[in-house]
Amino acid sequence: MKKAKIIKLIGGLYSIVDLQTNEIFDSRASGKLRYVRLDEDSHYNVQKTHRTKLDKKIVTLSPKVGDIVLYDDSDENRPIQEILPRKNELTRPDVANVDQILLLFSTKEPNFSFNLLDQFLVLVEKARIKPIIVISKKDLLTDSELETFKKTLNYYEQIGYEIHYVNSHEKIGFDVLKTIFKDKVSVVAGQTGVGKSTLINALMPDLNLKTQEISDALGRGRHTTRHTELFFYRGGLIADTPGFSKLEFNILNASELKDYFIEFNKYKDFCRFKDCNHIHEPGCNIKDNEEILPSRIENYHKFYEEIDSKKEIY
Ligand SMILES: Nc1nc2c(ncn2[C@@H]2O[C@H](COP(=O)(O)OP(=O)(O)OP(=O)(O)O)[C@@H](O)[C@H]2O)c(=O)[nH]1
Ligand SMILES: [Mg+2]
Repeated sequence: MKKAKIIKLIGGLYSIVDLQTNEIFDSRASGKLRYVRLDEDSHYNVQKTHRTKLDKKIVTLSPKVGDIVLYDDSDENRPIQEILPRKNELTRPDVANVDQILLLFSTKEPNFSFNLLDQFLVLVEKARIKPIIVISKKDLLTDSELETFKKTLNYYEQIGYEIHYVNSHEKIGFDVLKTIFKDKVSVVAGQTGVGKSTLINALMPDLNLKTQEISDALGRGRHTTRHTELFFYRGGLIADTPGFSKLEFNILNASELKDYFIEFNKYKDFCRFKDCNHIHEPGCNIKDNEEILPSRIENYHKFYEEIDSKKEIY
């Protein structure tokens, strides 16, 4: 058995890179991997939805991009036999073992959305992955529009998030990106059309990833990038991922949501009730707090209600 990292998955066919020789092979998941009996302390035993209990059960396992696996090098098909414990994982995009995630948003086309940014931050905080907010297409705003935009987003920097502004066509803002990506496993994620593949192409022109005008993409109602793939870059790896139009909160409990609005932690000790959910409890120090960006509180309430009523966001 040898160790490898999965760098690509298309239609059940994996590309794996052997960690010792750096050779790249095609591979498939071994049949016996698909059904695994779990103990309570198995590393696969993560809660998939807030309604599942952690207990002994048989689950279907699929290796995903970023997984470190053991494969059988004596078999010419090099089947994946075992998935090693994951440091972290996401389901949208579907990757494991990453150091950081670049949340890419465009200023326009598609329009920036606070709601989507807050959804994304919640899921990434829950997965314990470091987010870096990157705003693309800064060239689509005038200087004064950009200034206003930056001022609004400044709140996220104040609460501790890193934000960078780029124009991938002219490679503006790329010096800092190159440093961010160095020696790290990074995922570029975001709505369809924000320019994920364009940004990665600008860093590595030889890749020639397929990109597409947003109007064409929306017209066809589909995404240009259809699979997740890791590319080698400056001692690290960068994943291009398919875009999405909505995220899912089904892995969250309403009562844990507040933990992932990171700035709430600073204020919560001053709520009258220790287990305050900041919805309509008397003496809440968050729901009307003027130091918190109003859209953060509004989105928190929206997400809370949606999770609580177990409906989907939107
Ligand atoms: N003006 C401007 N256009 C950009 C910039 N970055 C990307 N674009 C354009 O945005 C469109 C969509 O880019 P893609 O790279 O295909 O977007 P994507 O995020 O990979 O989309 P999916 O693969 O569908 O998720 C293309 O027409 C790009 O040329 C930018 O910084 N400025
Ligand atoms: Mg793409």
